[in-house]
Amino acid sequence: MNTQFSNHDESPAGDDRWIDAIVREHARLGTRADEAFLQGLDRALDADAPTGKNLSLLRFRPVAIAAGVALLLTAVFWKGWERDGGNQGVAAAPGALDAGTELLTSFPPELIEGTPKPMKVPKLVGVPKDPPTLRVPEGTTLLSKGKPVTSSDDYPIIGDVSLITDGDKDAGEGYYVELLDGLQWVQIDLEQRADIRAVWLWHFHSQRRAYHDVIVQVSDDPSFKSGVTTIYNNDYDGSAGMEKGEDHPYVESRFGLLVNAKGTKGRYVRLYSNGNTSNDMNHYIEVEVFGVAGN
Ligand SMILES: [Ca+2]
Repeated sequence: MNTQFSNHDESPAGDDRWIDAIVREHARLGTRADEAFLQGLDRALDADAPTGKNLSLLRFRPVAIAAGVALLLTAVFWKGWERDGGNQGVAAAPGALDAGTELLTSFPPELIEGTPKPMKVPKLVGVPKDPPTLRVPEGTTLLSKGKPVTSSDDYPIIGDVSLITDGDKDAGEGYYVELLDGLQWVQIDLEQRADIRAVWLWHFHSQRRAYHDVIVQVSDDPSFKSGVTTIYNNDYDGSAGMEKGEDHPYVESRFGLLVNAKGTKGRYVRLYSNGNTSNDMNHYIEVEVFGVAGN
């Protein structure tokens, strides 16, 4: 639009300093300014260069710069106003997506015994350096402590299914229940419907091993024939006869497995497994179900 005055090479250094000042101000405010506006201002100031043809325009330069700064600041405040919630007048709290509270539990001491055995499982997730974390809504509590447990194996080989909700997570003898080989399940009855936020489980952690076909489901139907929601499934090849899962097999540790239940509603929690990398048996030390009861 300013082709008749275009004379970039002869722009006085003073113009560049003004442009630089505006750009620096723009950068300091950390806002995406209207680039087209700045370019337009640049061209206008180039055109304003004292080449003789447009010397008289020089007198308008301070006005143009002042107007440019005013427009820039308006844009900055407008963007800030939008970011802070617009006409709601409510500033978005930093980290609003992390609202709630961190889920807490206790961890048993490390007790690794025996000879390590090879773990031939694809995409195996190793032992984490730190415990897993999950943020849950305020008011989330442990719902499963002391609650009744049933199982696909009526007569466990070692221990009793009541060990699964007794609160003890130690690794040693006397703390775990051993179920038959093959695909087996245990099921916790929360005794009322709940908004379930997390299931934290410990199969067996005195030896590095991975359990096969770990599947966790929630339902209001104690027979798990209807209204079933799967919240975790690491049966990567579908060998358990249910759908293939997207979760990855993991190495057992004292940190257990933390499953995000994302507010799934139900009264019963059922957990499947199908042997492990050391033997064909199924073991549980503890399962904790966290949520808000009565929803
Ligand atoms: Ca236990």
